[in-house]
This record gives sequence, structure tokens and C-alpha cells, in this order.
Amino acid sequence: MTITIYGGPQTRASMPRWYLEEKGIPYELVELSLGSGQNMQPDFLAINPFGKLPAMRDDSVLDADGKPVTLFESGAILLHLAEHHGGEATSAHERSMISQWTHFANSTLAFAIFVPDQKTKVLPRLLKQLNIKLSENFLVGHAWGAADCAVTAYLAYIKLFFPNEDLSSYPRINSLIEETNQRPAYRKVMGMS
Ligand SMILES: N[C@@H](CCC(=O)N[C@@H](CS)C(=O)NCC(=O)O)C(=O)O
Repeated sequence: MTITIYGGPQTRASMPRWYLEEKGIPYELVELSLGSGQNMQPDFLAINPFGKLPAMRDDSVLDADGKPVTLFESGAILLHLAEHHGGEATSAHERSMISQWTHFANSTLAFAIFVPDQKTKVLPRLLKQLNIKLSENFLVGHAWGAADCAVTAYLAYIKLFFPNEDLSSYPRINSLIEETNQRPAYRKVMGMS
């Protein structure tokens, strides 16, 4: 079984890589340089025609022609890993909840962080509720999983991209970011020494 992640430094490949590292799932990393346009070469465009990182190839899941599945979009890759390798999504309800939180992270939370207008108007509302929700432990089930990975990775982006952002009104989010920054798996994929 070989999972190959196509990524590069400072790309959202860190998200599925963090999941794989935390779960101890072996994978191969193919690093592509955005700067030199390796993401726009035919070999990679055959995997993601949009030329975006991350992408994944998993030869343990085959398509109708017997070829290994290839996927793009960090959220779709996370959902695939949770379903096929992470031992998650053990019930229909859990599967739906993991999907909900992964989509929330990659769309609603991501927009609220990175679109300036949304950052002022929407982000505080999301952080207020997340601060409560994240005090309960894991987002889905009884173990850290794809939902936690996606939501936490975006919350950590806040301090990464906006170091002066004051999160003192959200103590659980603040402590979660600090704990995450200390995790060896996270430090490895983020290239933190
Ligand atoms: N929504 C996508 C975003 C993918 C994306 O924008 N990736 C960036 C790196 S983080 C990229 O490949 N940029 C290169 C380009 O657009 O040419 C995901 O989560 O996978």
C-alpha cells in the first residue's frame, strides 16, 4: 500500500500530512516547487489539472479501470484518509459529522480568516462558538481525527498569517494553537525546528 502526497513547503499539503503523521500512517512525499512551476508540468497536471497542491495518489483504492485513485483538495484528501486509513467514520453519523467539520474548516472558516471583509464581520462569531465547542475535547467521536485536523490547522493559520491577532477572548483557541505548535507531527510538517 502506498499513499503519495504531492506537496510543497508552505502549502496546504501540511494538512493531510499532519493527519498522516499523527496517525502513524506511512506515506511518500513528492515535493513540487511552485516557484519553478513544477505544479504546471504535464505529469502533475494529470493528477490535478488545476495545478494546485496538495494532491494524493493511493494505490490501495482503485478506480473502475483498476488504476490507483488520485485526488486533489486538502479536505477531500482528509476525508479519504479518515475513511480508508484512519479507522474513522465507523458509523453513518460520524461520517456525516467529519464531513461537516472538514467542509466548515475549508470553506466557512477559511473564508472568514482570509477574506478581509469576512475577517471583521464573521470571524468573531465563528471563534466565539468554536471556543465553546473545542472545550469539549474532540470534534467527532472519542479520538483526534480529520475534523480536529482541519479545524485546528485553520485556527493555527490565524497566528501564522496574523501574528498580532488578539485571541485572548478565546482562551481555548489560544491554548489549542499553543499545544498544536508543540506537537512533533505538526512541527515536522510545518518545517518548524
Ligand atoms: N482549496 C485547495 C487550495 C489549493 C491551493 O490553493 N493550493 C496552493 C498552495 S497552498 C497552490 O497550489 N497554489 C499554486 C497555484 O495556484 O499555482 C485545497 O485546500 O487543497
